[in-house]
Amino acid sequence: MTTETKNPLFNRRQLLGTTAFAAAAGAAGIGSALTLSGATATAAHAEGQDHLVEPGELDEYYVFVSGGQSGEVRVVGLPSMRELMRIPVYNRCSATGWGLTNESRKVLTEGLLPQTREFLATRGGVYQNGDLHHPHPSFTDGTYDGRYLFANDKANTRVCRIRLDVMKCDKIIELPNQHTVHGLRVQKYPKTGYVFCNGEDRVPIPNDGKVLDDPKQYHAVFTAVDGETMEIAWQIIVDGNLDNVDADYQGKYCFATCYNSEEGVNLPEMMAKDQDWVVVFNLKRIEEAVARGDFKKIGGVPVLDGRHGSAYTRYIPVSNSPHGINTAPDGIHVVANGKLSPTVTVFDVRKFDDLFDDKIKPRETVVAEPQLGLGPLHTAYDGRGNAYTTLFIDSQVCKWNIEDAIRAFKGEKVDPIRQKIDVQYQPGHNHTSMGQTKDADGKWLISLNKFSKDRYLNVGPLKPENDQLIDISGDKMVLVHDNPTFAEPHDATIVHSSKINPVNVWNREDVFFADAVAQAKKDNIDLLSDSQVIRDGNKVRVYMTSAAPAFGLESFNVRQGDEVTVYVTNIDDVEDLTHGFSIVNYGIQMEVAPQATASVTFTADKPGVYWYYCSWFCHAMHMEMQGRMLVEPKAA
Ligand code: CUK
Ligand code: CUA
Repeated sequence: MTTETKNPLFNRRQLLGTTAFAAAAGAAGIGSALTLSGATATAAHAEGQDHLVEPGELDEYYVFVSGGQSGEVRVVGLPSMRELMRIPVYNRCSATGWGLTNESRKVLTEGLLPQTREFLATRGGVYQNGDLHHPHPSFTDGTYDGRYLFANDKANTRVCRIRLDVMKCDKIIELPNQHTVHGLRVQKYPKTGYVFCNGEDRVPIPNDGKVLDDPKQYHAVFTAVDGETMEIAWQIIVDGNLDNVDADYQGKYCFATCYNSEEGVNLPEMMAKDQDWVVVFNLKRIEEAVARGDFKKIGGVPVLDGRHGSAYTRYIPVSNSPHGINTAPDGIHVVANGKLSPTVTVFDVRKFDDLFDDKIKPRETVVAEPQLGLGPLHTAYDGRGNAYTTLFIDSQVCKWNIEDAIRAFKGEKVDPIRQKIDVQYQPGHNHTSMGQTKDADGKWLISLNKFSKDRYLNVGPLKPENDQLIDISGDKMVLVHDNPTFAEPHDATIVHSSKINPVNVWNREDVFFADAVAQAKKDNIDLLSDSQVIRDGNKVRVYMTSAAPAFGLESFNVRQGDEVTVYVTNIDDVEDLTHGFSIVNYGIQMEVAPQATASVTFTADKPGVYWYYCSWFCHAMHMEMQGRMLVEPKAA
């Protein structure tokens, strides 16, 4: 902080101070906008759609909620807001054995770059953490197709894919040349297609220590991953730090908000200018360049130059440090959220053709810029022409009308703001039912609030987040439910249940455990009937079935120092009859769902008697579902 000449940090503190904001709000006339107070909201409760899902009834929607720095994805039912499942991804999971089993470790390691694999060799081979912000399902023709869900890892620069048929992560890749992935969205048309990944931090490329404190040589990279193969399609270097991203409904463009156009390395430097920008990527031009070889191969992938003056990008100035960017279901409008500015900027994607042909100036793609309130972060849509923007600092959601905002921008006297509702407190993302697709149905909105403060029983200094359910089906937004969540939902997608069709029982042909099946075949083992120990030098493969309430082996013997792999196959063909396999005092645990094979490899370095037991309650005799691993000491 020694480089400061003036002190923009101080100015920003002032800006973030309540007094300054109250004054700004007053000046903007925001204070007079329609606001439901807490008391009114409670009184209005009865007006809302019925969000109670009676015992035995099913929810209408799946919500895929990011677990933030917990590294997982959560599946929630809406409107009940009941948590249905957790899908471990970048975290380790004691219940499922994610991070322990061979099947999960393959997913966690096979997409790592060679240098990372080397780095992790003395650290257990896998990263222990991740920061998952943006879970987005795959599209076909502008709406969800139920195949996959993709999500970023801001902490360790990875992208994952979750199979929605089994709700398991099947691929994780690390992005080369990039330092963090923040914003992530997918191609909506004709299908996914590309997974767009924003590189946030700027670093030297390659980042090998030759360049250190010379920010002029740092770069941010935008990556397009092929969602089918989970390989890098291309990367493109940009100016500024990339924040959030979204795509159009035509398959021609995607666009990212950028902060730090100053390319500074500390807060005062990053805040110095009044304007940053939205960068628009021309997918066709980029694809043509990749096809004709107009790129550099860096880190094994094609890297294009998309900095100012490039044919592949256009930079549209917006106010300083925009955050979320959201395409409306009308397929035309895109909203960039001002964050430090009380405005959002509305673009018309139809103007991007002319922008790239240099027929119009960047700002001529802007069709509205309504002032909504303080700290606009993210915008959702109801499919009826209205937008819902979270106001982080005001702790409100602002409902406004897109067409009215466009008319006001043209100079007509019209107020686009329809209503503001208080949320508790400090909302980040918000989401509407099917609102990120062309099938937005305008029934529900959830506001993912960063602070819950006094809304729940006190659980100590660390408080839950607060996800609130708001009925948007009528003219007025009505708050109907509070739902506490653990660290930390950033983003979510609300998918109609008709779009997702998970299986009840694994298919024996599934590739998820194909390695185990292949090894069993080599060992002449039928996983569905054989329980047997195969010794192969100091490698021991223990095959056993599990059928309630017994494992196929009552005991097995190994020698101290053996590398042991246990393969457990759940031969029960019954819905919801999951077994587990845990070895006491050996740190081993895995989930074995119906018709699955799960495997785990460890060194039997402690001699003695170790009971293994079934860890998922499966039967009246579940406690008795156990056996012994007998580890013969080396000397014997
Ligand atoms: S970000 Cu967290 S509130 Cu990572 Cu989408 Cu905006
Ligand atoms: Cu098998 Cu519990």
